[in-house]
Amino acid sequence: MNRRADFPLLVNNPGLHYLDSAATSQKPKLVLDAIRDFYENSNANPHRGAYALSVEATERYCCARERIAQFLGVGDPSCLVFTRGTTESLNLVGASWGRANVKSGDEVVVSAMEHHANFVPWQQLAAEKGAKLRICELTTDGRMDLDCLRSIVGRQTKIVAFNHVSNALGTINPVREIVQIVREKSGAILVCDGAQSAPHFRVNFDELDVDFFAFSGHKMLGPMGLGGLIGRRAMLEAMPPYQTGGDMIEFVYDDRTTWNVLPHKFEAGTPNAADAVGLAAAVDYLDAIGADQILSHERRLMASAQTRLSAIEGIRIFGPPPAERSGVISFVLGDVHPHDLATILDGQGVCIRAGHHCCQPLMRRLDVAATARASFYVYNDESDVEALINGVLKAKEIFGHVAA
Ligand code: 7TS
Repeated sequence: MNRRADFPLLVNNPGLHYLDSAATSQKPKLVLDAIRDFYENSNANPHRGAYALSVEATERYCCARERIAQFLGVGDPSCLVFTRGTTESLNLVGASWGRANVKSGDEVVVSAMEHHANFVPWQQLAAEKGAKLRICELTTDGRMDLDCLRSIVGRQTKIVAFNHVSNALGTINPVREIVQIVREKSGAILVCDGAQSAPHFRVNFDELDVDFFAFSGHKMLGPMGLGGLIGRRAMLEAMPPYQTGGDMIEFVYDDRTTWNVLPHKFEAGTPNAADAVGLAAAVDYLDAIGADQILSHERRLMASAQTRLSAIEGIRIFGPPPAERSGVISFVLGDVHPHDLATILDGQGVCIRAGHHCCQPLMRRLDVAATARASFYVYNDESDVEALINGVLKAKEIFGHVAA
């Protein structure tokens, strides 16, 4: 798979080894073209105009929703609400369902490997309502400890929020088992953070059997600023709006307002139609490659990086074995600070992430302040692994002996 030629930024920067797709992906030309085409040929405010151009903009926005819903296995496209991304989607569930349903004495469960976007909203909701935040601890190799989950979920649990794939470790969580445990022991809703799964393998919302699923378009070859929340129709219909304003209303009386139907009830204001069109083009591109191909390609590169990094003295790799991870590898090199490592790699044209990856609760449990993280996607190949290894060897040379 050599897709580099499809990505203008990579073509324009021939020496660049982009290994930070877990943060955001690069964009293929066809996505940029689709966005430009919308603005050049169809731009008008959707839902508002009686004239043909506005109808066309509305249709393109609607078709984009249908296409993205189909890609994510959502039978009913009205249950896909566009948001700014995963962060906004999770905040929406917290502010709307959470505020309406969680009360004093209830419990909210999250895992210890959550991104702050799927941790802080629940922590704050619990604090506001006098509820308790319970944390599902991890096994030593960075999986959710399902025995711990069993022991903390009960009738008092109102929400269980967990990621499909960890951004810091690459762990792929066993959604089916998690759902089964939670449903057996409680009436809690299940909120799945799919920011790191939707881009990398086949996600079918209807089969996942969770209540809400959040994702970000910019991590799956789409533009920044558009993602979504998928929810069960009955729940979305019963929830109060998240924001109020234009488009989300049915009737506005002097003293009260009634709400528009789904998905509009949760899409106040002018929608981000051009970026929805861009994301629809991105999922066309991903589908043309094939979900299985994408995951196996990333895993091959990540496993190769794992083998070669493991051979370097002083390297410590976090998370489960490669066969149980997505294309993410998190590591430290002795006592070299990951930021120093990333700076040296940058000098070699290698972009990796260094830091806590917005997972401070996880870093505390790993007993490190930060890790270095390389993440792979469709445009990477073995030359990127080679550059990563050479960069790490160079860092080792610069820092001399590294204490393990
Ligand atoms: N959840 C997970 C699992 C994520 O990886 C991220 C972003 C988010 C939520 C938030 O997504 P956003 O699009 O709303 O910002 N993760 C990362 C990362 O790993 N490095 O930079 C952003």
